[in-house]
Amino acid sequence: MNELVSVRLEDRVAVVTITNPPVNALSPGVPEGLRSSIAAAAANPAALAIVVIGAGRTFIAGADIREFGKVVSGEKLRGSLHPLLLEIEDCAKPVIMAIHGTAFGGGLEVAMAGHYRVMAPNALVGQPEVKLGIIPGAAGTQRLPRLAGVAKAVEMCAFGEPVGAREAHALGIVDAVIEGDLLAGAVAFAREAAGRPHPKTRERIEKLRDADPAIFARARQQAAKIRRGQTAPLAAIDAVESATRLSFDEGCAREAELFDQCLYSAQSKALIHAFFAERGVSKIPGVPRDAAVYEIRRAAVVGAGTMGGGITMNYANAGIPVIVKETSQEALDRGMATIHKNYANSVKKGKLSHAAVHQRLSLITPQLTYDGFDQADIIAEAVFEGMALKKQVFAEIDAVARPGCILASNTSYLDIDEIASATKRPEVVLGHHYFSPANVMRLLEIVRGKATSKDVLATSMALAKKLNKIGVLAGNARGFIGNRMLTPYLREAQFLVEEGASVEDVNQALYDFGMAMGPLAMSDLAGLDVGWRIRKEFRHLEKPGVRVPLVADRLCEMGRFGQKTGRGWSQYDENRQPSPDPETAALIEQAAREAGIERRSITREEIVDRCVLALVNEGARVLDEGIALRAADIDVVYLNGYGFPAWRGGPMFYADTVGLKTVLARIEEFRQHHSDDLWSPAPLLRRLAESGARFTDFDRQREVAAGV
Ligand code: T1G
Repeated sequence: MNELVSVRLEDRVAVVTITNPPVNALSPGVPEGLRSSIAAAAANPAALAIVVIGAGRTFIAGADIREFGKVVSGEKLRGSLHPLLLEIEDCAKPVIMAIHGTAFGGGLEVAMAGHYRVMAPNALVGQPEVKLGIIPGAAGTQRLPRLAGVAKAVEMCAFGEPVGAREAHALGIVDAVIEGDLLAGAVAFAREAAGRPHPKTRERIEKLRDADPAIFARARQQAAKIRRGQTAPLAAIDAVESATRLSFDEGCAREAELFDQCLYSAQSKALIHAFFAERGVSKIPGVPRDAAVYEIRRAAVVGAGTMGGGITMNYANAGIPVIVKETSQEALDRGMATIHKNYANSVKKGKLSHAAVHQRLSLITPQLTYDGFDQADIIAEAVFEGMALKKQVFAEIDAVARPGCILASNTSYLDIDEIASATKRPEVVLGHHYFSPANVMRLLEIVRGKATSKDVLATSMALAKKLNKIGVLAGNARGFIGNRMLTPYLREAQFLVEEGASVEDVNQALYDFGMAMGPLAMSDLAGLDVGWRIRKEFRHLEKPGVRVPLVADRLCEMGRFGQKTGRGWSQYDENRQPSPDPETAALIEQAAREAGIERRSITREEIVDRCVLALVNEGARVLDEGIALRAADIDVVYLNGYGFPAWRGGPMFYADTVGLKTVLARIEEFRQHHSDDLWSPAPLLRRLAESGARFTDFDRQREVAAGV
């Protein structure tokens, strides 16, 4: 018993309550409180059984991740838990774990040490440690297969996805699902259990016996595919496999060994950084978290193209009725057909039921007019990228929108202030920049114009969460955060092919670095015409004499827009599988010859450094200019919008791990070989490198200064 864990008697059952908001993490004091509370209950003759429950929104969400940075030994982290769980399991009175919210990580491990588990219908259980680059460290890999069976335990420990109450019950992870009041149900369950002999999870070996070795082979294959480059999923599979080969104690020792290896890995540091970075993005200086948030009950979208359709689906998926407007019946029909097709695919994959799709479609109203736009709380514009058209649309919606309605542009490059100038209410205008496919990608750049009000920003942040997106605040500079940094990244990828690397070399080197796909493959997927249109819009800003990539425009002039036309940097078959395109290769050689570029052989290391450090250098400028609030925000953008490998933590965190002095030296080298215009080091990068600091230190200082 202490201030974090209390115990009281209810109906002859000792109720142990954990109160450690917000998520009852196992911070220092919680394991100690659990130990003393359970010991007191065990010694109290008036108590027949013990119920453990969490106060507030959840059971236990796991170990306290904030403590990990301070941890110098895995033993210290596990040490307080593992023996406690044995004590709970050995308790003479039945211990019933009452789960609501999430029993994750150490939370599920505590729950599995109880003799019984009961669960609220909407609660979740899981071992998500792999998402932090570690594995369960308090015998989760040993107890879970004993309850859920080996196959499910492998899946849960290796991939980290949670399981709902019904499934957890069917699997044997929990003993009952309690409708209605969880505590009352748990106490009733406990009274009934009091008279019975109670099982210890660690002694239950029935489900371990017939483990098929193919389970592990399959899981390793799958991990190599969907968690490419990550070590923790493989360690988790090894640990569960050891449960089928070793005694419980030996299995725990093996788990501890693997846990320590993961805890000290660069990957876990990167993934933990990503966890907090994702949760930090909503902290905006000057915008209190409780700033007035308007309710978004109805939405309207202008444009039913690829982006407009995806945005419409986002609203419908969140249960918000949405009008989608197009200018011709043909375009509207095409847009709706794509929406129908996307939903049909979700049904085919088993992700959505027919009923759910029907319900979502019923929220969408396709039309050719602005009728009903005066009822919308937000209007999202997703028409073609071009200032003149955007301004025309904003003038039109300004004429129909009700006062206070938020007007959001999905522009990926254009000036929000200029767009806002087409309206009489710039304070409600901002960018909501989605990433393609908009109904899938989690990133949403929320672009602040100079007049955008704090309420509108706060509402947008809250809306992002409701739409199941991660909203990142960006300043109004060309390309905002993500696309502004992408420009030099793609520029270097193209320079490298002009200088002698093949398209395949460039794509492969960055894929092997961990990117979801190579830069030229990504351009082919997005459509080369997108960049072409933007380059034309900004051509007048190009500085004479500065090298520009030569080939992309020529490909576009030939009608080669990438995957959608079957040819781009690569050629694509009818299944969109790429193969080298000899004509593109010839075009590249010809362009290089014309420009007098001497072609040479280029190492994979140079390919990766030129592309990734171009991102980092531009990122440092974006940060210095305040376009991004934190380096961590840039990381969130790249992890969620551009396929940067999560286990490297994002480009800025990656630069920290390489060391900013090394990064600076490499950039100086590129500057010598190329030009000042392209490779002069960002002043912030130089300042940090020379003072021995990291981007992480910069973030902390800026947050302290801003008081967030
Ligand atoms: N430790 C410390 N802080 C945590 C935390 C944790 N485990 N989980 C959440 N928070 C903070 C979070 O930073 C945020 O803070 C606030 O709580 C609300 O979170 C021994 C080694 C529980 C499903 O990986 O999945 O157990 O920003 O915004 O959307 O084997 O948080 O408000 O200051 O995410 O309602 C395993 C991680 C640990 C669970 C809630 N456990 N957490 O989601 O709110 S390792 C996890 C989550 C372990 C053992 C091992 C989610 C959530 P702030 P939120 P949410």
